[in-house]
Amino acid sequence: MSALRSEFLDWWRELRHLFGRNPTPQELVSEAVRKQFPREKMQVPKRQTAFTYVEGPMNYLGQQIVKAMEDAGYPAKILYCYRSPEIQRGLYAKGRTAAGRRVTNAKPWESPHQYYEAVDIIHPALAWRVSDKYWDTLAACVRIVAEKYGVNLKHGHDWDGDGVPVRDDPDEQFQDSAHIELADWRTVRDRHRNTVLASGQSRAPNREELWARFCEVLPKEAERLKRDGRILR
Ligand SMILES: [Ca+2]
Repeated sequence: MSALRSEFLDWWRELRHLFGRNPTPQELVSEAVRKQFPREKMQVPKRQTAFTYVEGPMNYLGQQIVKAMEDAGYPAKILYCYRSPEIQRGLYAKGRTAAGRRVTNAKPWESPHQYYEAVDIIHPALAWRVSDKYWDTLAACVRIVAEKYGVNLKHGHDWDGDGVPVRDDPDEQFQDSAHIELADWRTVRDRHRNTVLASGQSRAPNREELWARFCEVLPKEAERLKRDGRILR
């Protein structure tokens, strides 16, 4: 007798014992499924926690800015919210130990992107090769969204927010018109450095930390998302 047949007969006897009679075809199927997926019941609560809002507040605000740009007739997309420390290391090397011009002054763990605290918004097809008008419109959209949600945003098109873009502002340098960040991102960086990084773990903020930050920056939106069942914790 083959091992498979022997195994099947053992299972059959087990089922007959369980039901006290020959099982029906439906019972056979459901028992086969249960045998195939013994952990099914354990997987349910785990699957639900996966709905936690994991991107933090800046990705959410970035999406609102993209929508405002589209309303104004300009296509836009988020290029980056999170950027890994490894990618940041590569960018920092440009114009220093690697070829090309310098694109950032931030080393790994020094940019708000490592903490999900910034977005870079660009044109989906033209990327950065757009007119001043495009960036000026983006600046207006950033102001509208910041006001609507009651948050303090900084935009690399006009870092000091005096309405004079970097290109015309003698007090400013390093135009970075795609870049938008939460003004108080350094408090998040310092918190992360003093806890996670100081403990020797080289990891980005996790979903619980990002959700806590979301509630801190966008408390009303957090309540609404919870009410609408979009956050299951
Ligand atoms: Ca300015």
